[in-house]
Amino acid sequence: MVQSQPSVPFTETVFKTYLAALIRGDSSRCLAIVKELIDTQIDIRDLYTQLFQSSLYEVGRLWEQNKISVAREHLATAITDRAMHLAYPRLFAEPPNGRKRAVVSCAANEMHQIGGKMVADILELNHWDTHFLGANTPTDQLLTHIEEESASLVALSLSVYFNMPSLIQLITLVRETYPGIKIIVGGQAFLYGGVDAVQSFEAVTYFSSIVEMEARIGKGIE
Ligand code: B12
Repeated sequence: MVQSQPSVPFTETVFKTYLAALIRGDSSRCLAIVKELIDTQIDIRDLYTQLFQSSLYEVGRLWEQNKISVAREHLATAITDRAMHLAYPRLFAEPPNGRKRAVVSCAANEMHQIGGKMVADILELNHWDTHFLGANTPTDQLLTHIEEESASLVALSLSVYFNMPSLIQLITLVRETYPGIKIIVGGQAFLYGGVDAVQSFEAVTYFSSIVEMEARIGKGIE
């Protein structure tokens, strides 16, 4: 696999140009900016957090203030999702053989999936073989998938705090069914609601960012 490169930082002007294009739905301009950053060897983590995450947080603020429509928010998410794929030649260059499997998902009812997708990609960068199941995965299906794929790690993403009961139910069942499996959690719901709800579980670790996760989770190879 190609290792991450020294990052070439992008300027505030690039960010503002990208954000403006994202809000007006100009996919071509957004994809061109991202392609150029990738060609200049930007670190994937910087691309994800400083460009994609920051611009979507701004989109969220504008939506909250009724300055942009829900349709534009959806469009911005869809463009981001497409733009992430431009980084994939750097991420998915390694065959799955010999790597440990991580299942990454959102709990039932949780519709925000870009954060979880980034988690899956950063795990790939660290040699994990990831299965990203996306938003709103039914609990029974997730449990079956963990068994079918002999997963060593389950990473769960939660954005809205009102979905915490569904996450707690999921963690409870995963812990009961697979006592040895490592579970990690993260996402904005914990910034709003704190981490108390998950702290009583054995071997469930909350990470406040993908950077912290990467520093502490280890490689997906022995
Ligand atoms: C796009 C979007 C949507 C889309 C999602 C589409 C999709 N396919 O994902 C749709 C339209 C479905 C949606 C719906 C809703 N949304 Co919304 N949405 C957003 C928006 C604008 C962007 C989300 C996003 O992708 N962010 C970018 C990603 C990269 O950031 P992230 O998720 O935080 O992930 C990073 C870290 O948190 C971390 N991380 C995340 N998960 C994990 C897991 C692990 C293990 C680790 C280690 C790290 C980690 O790593 C990621 C990379 O750095 C946000 C604004 C915002 N501030 O994010 C609002 C936002 C999240 N939404 C919000 C709300 C309120 C809603 C709705 C309730 C609105 C409504 N009334 O219907 C519904 C809830 C739907 C549901 N049941 O889940 C609020 C949440 C407030 C809260 N926490 O309680 C926000 C913050 C907007 C706001 N300013 O109020 N939304």
